[in-house]
Amino acid sequence: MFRCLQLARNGFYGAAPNPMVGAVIVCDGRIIGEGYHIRCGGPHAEVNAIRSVKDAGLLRRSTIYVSLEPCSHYGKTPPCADLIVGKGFPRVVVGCLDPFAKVAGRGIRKLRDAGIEVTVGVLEDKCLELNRRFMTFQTCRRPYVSLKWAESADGFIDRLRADGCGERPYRFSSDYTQMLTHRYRAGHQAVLVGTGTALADDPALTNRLWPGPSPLRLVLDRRGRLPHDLKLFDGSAPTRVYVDSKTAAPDYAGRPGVTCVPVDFDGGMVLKEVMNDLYALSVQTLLVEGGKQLLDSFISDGLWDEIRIEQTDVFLNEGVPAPVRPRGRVELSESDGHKLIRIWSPVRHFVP
Ligand code: AOF
Ligand code: ZN
Repeated sequence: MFRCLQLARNGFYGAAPNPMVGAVIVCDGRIIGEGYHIRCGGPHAEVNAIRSVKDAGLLRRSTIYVSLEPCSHYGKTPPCADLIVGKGFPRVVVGCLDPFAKVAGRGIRKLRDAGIEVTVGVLEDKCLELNRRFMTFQTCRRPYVSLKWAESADGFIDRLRADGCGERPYRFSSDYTQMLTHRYRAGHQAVLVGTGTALADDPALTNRLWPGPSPLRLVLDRRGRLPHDLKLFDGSAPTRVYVDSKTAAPDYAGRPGVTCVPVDFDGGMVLKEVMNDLYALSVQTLLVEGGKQLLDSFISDGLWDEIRIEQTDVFLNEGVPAPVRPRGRVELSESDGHKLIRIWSPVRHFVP
């Protein structure tokens, strides 16, 4: 199963939004075949592993290990469970169940109904963790949420004081860390900012410094007061604006690439509505880039799966305080000598 996980990680760049999956075939204690899900739309891990075996006659006395429950549905490819049954494997070892509604235990049932001995839950935590974006989307029915901010050594995210004085926005990033931010954007399907940030920073929210597409741009604009000449409305990437249902059509409505989505800002359920909208759009990953109020709301609603904090060595002495970090653990740190980037994760438990 460790080998399955190693293989699965090779799908990092191609498999999304499908999960990363690896499969290994063992006969008489020796690995005779290996495969992984290379790209979305392509063959699943089991298919590639089976194809890699030179002597197909050995499959009838082999065990196939796979990091995710074999699928049972006709999607872009036929069901892997049927293939495994058809090839006559006597034993299957599975890392974790697939929470995808069309599978969700049916793959295991197909195998067992065919008389195959099936073991489930080997290195289960590692298998779930590897696909935590996919697992979160399928089990919580919302995107995997990453929060991001940069803060000074004394814990401020901007210079602006409560009285509105001070020069802003303060640019914490170096060229290097900005490139990493774009890499981070490229790794998410959508990126969201609040009205204040859109107005004050006029961010483009595109990925210009890393290979790969730009995320779908999202902005909250309750009263439809954002000016139409912001970069968000320049058509360089699609933009989705959440506007209060009682607000008249804003200036930017109808600009190329701009979609206005009416939501109810009054009942305190805005983020829930945004999450439902993104789930319906199959957006599996969301990056929230600010400002403080929006980040605080995500944290207080418990709507976060990782936080990326860029901690710099400058002191601002005063300004907008960084959001209070929730309980969690540091999972990854990288530094360019002046800036430390930390990924913060909650102590998680999936119940697929
Ligand atoms: C497997 N092995 O390697 C993967 C699985 O659209 P399709 O046909 O590619 O199906 C996608 C779904 O299949 C995906 O949502 C997930 O439930 C499962 N992925 N299953 O047996 C694999 N990648
Ligand atoms: Zn499959």
